[in-house]
Amino acid sequence: METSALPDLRPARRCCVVLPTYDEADGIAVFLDRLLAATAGGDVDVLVVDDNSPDGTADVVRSHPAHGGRVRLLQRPGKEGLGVAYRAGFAHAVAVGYQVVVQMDADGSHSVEDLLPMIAGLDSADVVVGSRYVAGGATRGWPWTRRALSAAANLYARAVLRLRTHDATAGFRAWRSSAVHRAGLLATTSNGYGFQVESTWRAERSGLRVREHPIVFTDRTTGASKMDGAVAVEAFLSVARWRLGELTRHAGRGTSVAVPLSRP
Ligand SMILES: Nc1nc2c(ncn2[C@@H]2O[C@H](COP(=O)(O)OP(=O)(O)OP(=O)(O)O)[C@@H](O)[C@H]2O)c(=O)[nH]1
Ligand SMILES: [Mg+2]
Repeated sequence: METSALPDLRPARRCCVVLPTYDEADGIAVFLDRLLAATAGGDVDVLVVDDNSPDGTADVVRSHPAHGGRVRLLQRPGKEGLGVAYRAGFAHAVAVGYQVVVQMDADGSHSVEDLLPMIAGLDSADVVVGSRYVAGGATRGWPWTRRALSAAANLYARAVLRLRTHDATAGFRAWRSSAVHRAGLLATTSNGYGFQVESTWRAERSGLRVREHPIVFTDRTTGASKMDGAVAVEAFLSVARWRLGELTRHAGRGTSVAVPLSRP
C-alpha cells in the first residue's frame, strides 16, 4: 500500500518553550496540556518563568503531571516585567544546552499548533517570527482600539528602526540558541514589552536570517492583560533612544551602524 508523503515536522533539535507567567493560574494547566499534546513525539520541553504570581500560578504548574519531566518551573522572586522574565528563561534554556528556544505567551493567544511548523522553519532561518502582519496572519477578538494600538506600535517601531520584519512586536518566536547569542538577547536592556522590539532590532542588525510564519493571534479567554501605559511608554521611548544611539554612532564613526553583541 502506498502512503502519502506528509511532511515530518518532528524537530531534530532539543527545544525549550519559554512561557512567562504572571497571574495565569486559571488557564495554565489546560494550556500546558494542549502544548504538550501538540508537540508529543518531538523533543520539546517547557520552562515556565513565573514572577511569584499572587494567584498561585506556580503551585498549579508544580501540580501538573508533567512537572519535573517535560515541564520545569523557574520561580522568580517578584514581578519585574516581561523582558526580565524572558532573559532569565532564555539564559537558563541555553545554559542547559537546548538548541532551540521558543518564546510564547501562556494565555492561549498563541496557537500551540504553530509550534512545530515554526521550529521546522529554523531549518532555513535563524529566527522564525509568528507574524500577525503577513499574508495569512490575523488578530481575532481584539476591539478595534487594541488592534489600532498594535498596528500603530508596529508601524512606529518599523519606521523609526528601519526594520524589515512586519510584526516587530511579536511575542511568539523560535530562535536557534546560536542566534540568541549572536543577537545578544541576554544583554538586552528592556524590562517590559520593549523586549520584543529590541530583540527584532538586534536580530536584524546582527545579520540573522529572520523568517515570518503567519499566525492567528486570539485574545485571551482567561486571566487579565498585563499591558499598561507605563510599559507602552517605556517601549516608545526606547525605540527613539536606540535609533538615536545608532545615528550618533554612525555619525561619529562614519561607518555602518552596529549594536553591541554578546558572545557565548
Ligand atoms: N513572568 C512574567 N510574565 C509576564 C509579565 N508580564 C506579562 N507576563 C506574561 O507574558 C505573557 C504576555 O502577557 P499579556 O498580559 O498576555 O500581554 P499581551 O499578550 O502582550 O497582551 P494581551 O493581549 O493584553 O493579553 C503572558 O503569559 C503573561 O502572563 C511579567 O512581568 N513577568
Ligand atoms: Mg496576552
